Amino acid sequence: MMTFPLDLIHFLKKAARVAVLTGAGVSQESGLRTFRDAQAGLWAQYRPEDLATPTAFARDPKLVWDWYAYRREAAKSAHPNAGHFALVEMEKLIPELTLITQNVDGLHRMAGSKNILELHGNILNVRCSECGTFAETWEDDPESVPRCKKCGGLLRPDVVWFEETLPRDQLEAAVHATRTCQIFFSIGTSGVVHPAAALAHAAKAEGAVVVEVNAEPTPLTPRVDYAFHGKSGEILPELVKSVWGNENRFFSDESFK
Ligand code: BV8
Ligand code: ZN
Repeated sequence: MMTFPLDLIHFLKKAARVAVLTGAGVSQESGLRTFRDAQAGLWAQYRPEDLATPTAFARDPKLVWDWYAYRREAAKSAHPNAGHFALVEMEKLIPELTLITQNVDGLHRMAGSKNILELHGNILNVRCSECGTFAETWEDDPESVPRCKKCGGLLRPDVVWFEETLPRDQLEAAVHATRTCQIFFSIGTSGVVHPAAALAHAAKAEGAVVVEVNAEPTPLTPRVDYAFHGKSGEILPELVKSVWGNENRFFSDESFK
């Protein structure tokens, strides 16, 4: 059983407004690779930053489409882990919790979180790169990228690539939650991708208590009030237990298989 500083437990028990930023580390225990992890198999030769860009898609749409098809299948067969479920519990226990995620895998929603801001989109959704129409179904073809039924444009994943701007409504809501929260959590993120990486600093500047939960130290670590280094799927359920007790309150991922 982990122990947590009593003042943090006290803050959380009393907190009315909490903002949480999550990154790929939260999905690591669900078997999904983070961006720092080396890629596997066919994709080992590519860096994500070199594939997740409009330039890469323009240069080789089939390579980029296939990378996302591979990651979409991985996301669809993944299950939320105890870290995702602990965040669902926290949303029930805290009057106003805003979950800001950089992840595109849809696992927070699958776990049951409701108040989610997907800063970088969602890999499960596919839209036309020309007219923006969303595609529910498409014909997979080993030789080509599926095309929009409406205008014939190339389909693409509904994610934010590097050098693309984030959805304004999601970013504005994330900045608002960050500026008004009493406690800001940065969980499972290396904190290098902007503008998401700036949110923790903005929370700090507004006087929020900043808590980091991450497998290893990050550039944010020296700036936070509390840093817990380890697996979010282990630390978050322990934190929920320590603050709100009643350990059978949240689900382990077994109960959801
Ligand atoms: C933009 C969707 C305006 C696609 C993604 C300001 C300063 C510097 C650079 C910039 C800046 N403004 C803009 C930039 C450029 C760029 C950027 O930030 N580049 C970086 C590389 C320096 N940003 C952009 O382009 C953004 N757009 O700002 O628009 C603009 C327009 C034109 C020109 C300039 C600016 C768009 C960024 C969004 C990119 N899309 N995802 C896809 O998924 O394919 S980002 C993608 O990478 C993820 O979504 C995620 O955000 C990021 C990876 O970060 P993490 O989630 O943190 O994952 P990572 O692997 O890094 O870390 C995981 C952590 O978990 C590790 O620390 C690990 O230790 C830990 N961990 C592992 N296991 C566990 C664990 N922790 C706990 N438990 C575990 N079990
Ligand atoms: Zn179209």
